Amino acid sequence: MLELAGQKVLVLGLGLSGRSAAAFCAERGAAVVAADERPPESLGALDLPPAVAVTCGGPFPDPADFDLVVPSPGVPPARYAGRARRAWGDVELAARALAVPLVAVTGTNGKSTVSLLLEAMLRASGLRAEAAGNLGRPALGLVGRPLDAAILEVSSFQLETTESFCPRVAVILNLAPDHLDRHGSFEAYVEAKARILAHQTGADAAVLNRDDPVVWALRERARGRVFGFARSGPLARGAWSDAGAAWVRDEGDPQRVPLAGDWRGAELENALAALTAVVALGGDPQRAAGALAGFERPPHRCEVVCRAQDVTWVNDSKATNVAAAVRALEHFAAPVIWIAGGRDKGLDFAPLAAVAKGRARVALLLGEAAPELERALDGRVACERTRDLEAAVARARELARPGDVVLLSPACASFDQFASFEERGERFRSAVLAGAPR
Ligand code: UMA
Repeated sequence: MLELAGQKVLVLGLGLSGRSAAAFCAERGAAVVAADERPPESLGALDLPPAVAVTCGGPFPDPADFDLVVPSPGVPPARYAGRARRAWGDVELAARALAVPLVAVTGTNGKSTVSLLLEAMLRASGLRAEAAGNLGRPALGLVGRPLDAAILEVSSFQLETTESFCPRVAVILNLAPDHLDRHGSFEAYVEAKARILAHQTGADAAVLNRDDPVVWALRERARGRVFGFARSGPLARGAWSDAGAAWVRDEGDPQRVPLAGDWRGAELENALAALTAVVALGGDPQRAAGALAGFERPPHRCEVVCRAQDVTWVNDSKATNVAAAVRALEHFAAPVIWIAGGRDKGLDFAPLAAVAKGRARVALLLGEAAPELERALDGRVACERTRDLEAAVARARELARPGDVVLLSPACASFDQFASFEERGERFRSAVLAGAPR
């Protein structure tokens, strides 16, 4: 499956993914060159095996000179396609090296939450399970771990560099425009996501959102069993909700599964998707659901930072696309002071206008996309431009009235002003807490 000894390997990019790939290939006897276009001083300590030859701050070596190219997710295919003999990303490498069943989770929004929920559910079922991938822990970190099942959160970028990736269970949560600056069109983005199903066999399973027409249409491409999940049922196979509980069915009669905790809207979809994946893997949904009550949601996703003077401050920095910001706005009944903007990814902002109208009292806009956002909101929401995130928080504090929600849900990438969505979220949290009464 994976013979790297003596192979000439070129790793493109030395972020989280590239570092893990360079070390992995070198430890298996490959002759590794690892390249990054940033200068060495901006990369920090790389902590790589001495056998890895590192080249930074200049153009990438010619991929044609290597047996295998391992591109980082952030490196566009145009940089190596046509020259590389073979291009495998870290997910392809990890899948080849892991001997346990894989559950892969993709979709536009909710991937990390569902992957972590699945990890908690499988553990509650008595399995040794760990999640990795796009959520920030490189997939190769799972190789060599004592596991019964591995959960991989996979992005469209990572799926582009798979060749034989065959998860036992493939989950597609939802599909809305994202990363169009990279993929060129929504259709191309959907094709990249659909690669999660491409190498499955009759022995595998696909878990698909019945309520999302684009996702549900992909059932035609599934080669194994198809499980659905939906806000209301019934379904022939899968999970749905009814009267505050979940119902799940594989074969035969559905069984009722209590949903402990507050699971509504997109969060309910996430819980149902994870339960369905457990069932598709052959697990016990009753035991798995035991993980719901104590589940700690990952940060930066509609995370309540604080409540002060009856104003709720919410950090949704991970809303890096339009669909995610729409979901966040829909979530709040209270008047919202909405902070948005950042780097546009080629998305259509128009859907934001309808949902923000009547919910957002004011939109505080920042970053490169501010003018485009203001045009798209088309006078339906009062807009103000702000210099930066700290200025937006200060202005929100002036405007907020008791009962309001101040929501950072940018609908844009962070890279015009921050290193990552995490940094943006941390900066928001710090600015909010710095001004909160003690
Ligand atoms: N680089 C170049 N030339 C290029 C592009 C990048 O030299 O043309 C170099 C950069 O200088 C940098 C390195 O490549 O040093 C960065 O590589 P990367 O952008 O792939 O980032 P990693 O640190 O390896 O993180 C990647 C994922 N990043 C992206 O997909 C952009 C992380 O997902 C993931 O957590 C990590 O691997 C571990 O698997 C982040 C992300 O933004 C969270 N994902 C997107 C999303 O969720 O929407 C898809």
